[in-house]
Amino acid sequence: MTEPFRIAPEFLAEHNRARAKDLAADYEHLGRQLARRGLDVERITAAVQRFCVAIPSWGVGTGGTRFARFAGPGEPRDVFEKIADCGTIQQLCRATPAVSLHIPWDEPEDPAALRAAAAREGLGFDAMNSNTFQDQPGQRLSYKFGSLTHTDAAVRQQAIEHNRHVIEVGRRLGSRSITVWIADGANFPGQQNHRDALSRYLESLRAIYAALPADWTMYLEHKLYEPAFYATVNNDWGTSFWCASQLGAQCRCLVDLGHHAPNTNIEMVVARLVQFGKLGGFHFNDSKYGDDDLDSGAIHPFQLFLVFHELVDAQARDPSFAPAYMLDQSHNVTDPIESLIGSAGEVQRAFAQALLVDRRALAELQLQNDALLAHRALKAAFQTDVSPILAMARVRNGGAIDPIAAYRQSGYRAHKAVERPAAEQRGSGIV
Ligand SMILES: [Mn+2]
Repeated sequence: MTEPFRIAPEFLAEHNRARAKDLAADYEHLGRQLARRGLDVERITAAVQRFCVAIPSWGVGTGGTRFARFAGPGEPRDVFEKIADCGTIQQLCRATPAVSLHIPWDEPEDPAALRAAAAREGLGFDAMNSNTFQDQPGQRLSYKFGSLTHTDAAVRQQAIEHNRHVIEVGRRLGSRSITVWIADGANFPGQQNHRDALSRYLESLRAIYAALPADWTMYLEHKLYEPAFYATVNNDWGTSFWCASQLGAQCRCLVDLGHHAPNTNIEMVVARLVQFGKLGGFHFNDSKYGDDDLDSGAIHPFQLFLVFHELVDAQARDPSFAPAYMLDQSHNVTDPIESLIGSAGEVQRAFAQALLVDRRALAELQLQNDALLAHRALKAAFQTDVSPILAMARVRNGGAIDPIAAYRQSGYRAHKAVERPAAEQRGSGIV
């Protein structure tokens, strides 16, 4: 068998050489503009160079809707091919050095071999994800009516054991966290006792929490609705916060941007969780109507910026503040690699823009109740085109000045279409 295609370093170097002069000019111009505002472009670029967002393993496959899935050419057929695609994303954008796995979709026969394959791509493992929202072949008990909150203790125990297994797999891969999201809930008023279901949830979480290694974090991911359409057990940030508080210091809340009611002020949810010491991390995506899992920044870039405004503020107050950032998207009409490269860039963009906020001036304007100028202080940061900073950060980290153009010109997807003839795909979903 011939070696799988990889983008050659020489190809990348040539791509950057052809664009270096224009980038230098744009970067210098932006640097002068920022200097007039009292900002050091080099400090911003250095911070962007250190910024990372994890890639979900399921994101490199084409997603789907509840109506259909239209497979793309050269999709990864197993976890090793997913790692290869994640390695290519990291090679080009240099902001995505970790992969988040989903068990059992990515169940490794040999965790050590998988860990070594990831290391060869320059990748580590971010949060592990358990799956008790679907039944697996040969599974003894069904999750049709719930998992960690099921009325039958035997089903709950099976779901607890699965989560413990995921922790064990993650431990062998070098991961340091697990994200628990459950689909449990009700489709009809009267179907479940809301209080008892939440009590069972907490009891099950305690059993998982007890198996956490000392240096691990458990993230609770709330979601308003879907697949349960009347009530979800962990339905909002308040419920998630209460559960995380009950469990202890190693449990924190994860905010998936799509898991809220339309028009929810998500940046305020973020501010509250930060203030209460329980913000654990993010699943970035974007949406128009529900949990649409569109590409980050595609619909509401200002909201993404406002979220990062809170995060940068939190970091300014506490330098040890370091939530886990991950993309969680479903790519139905694009090449998933291009969407993930683009989305990593949009998240970086929001972070870089938030670094431009003149926080001292903003605080003063807030004290003076100058609503208009306070708002304009945020807008000045949001409306700055930081693209040259993002490109410079990428190239200094060894990536591509224009990663999507480089990816297209490399012919990576066409090579994979030949190397990876279509196969039955086991799992590609979105959580
Ligand atoms: Mn999610």
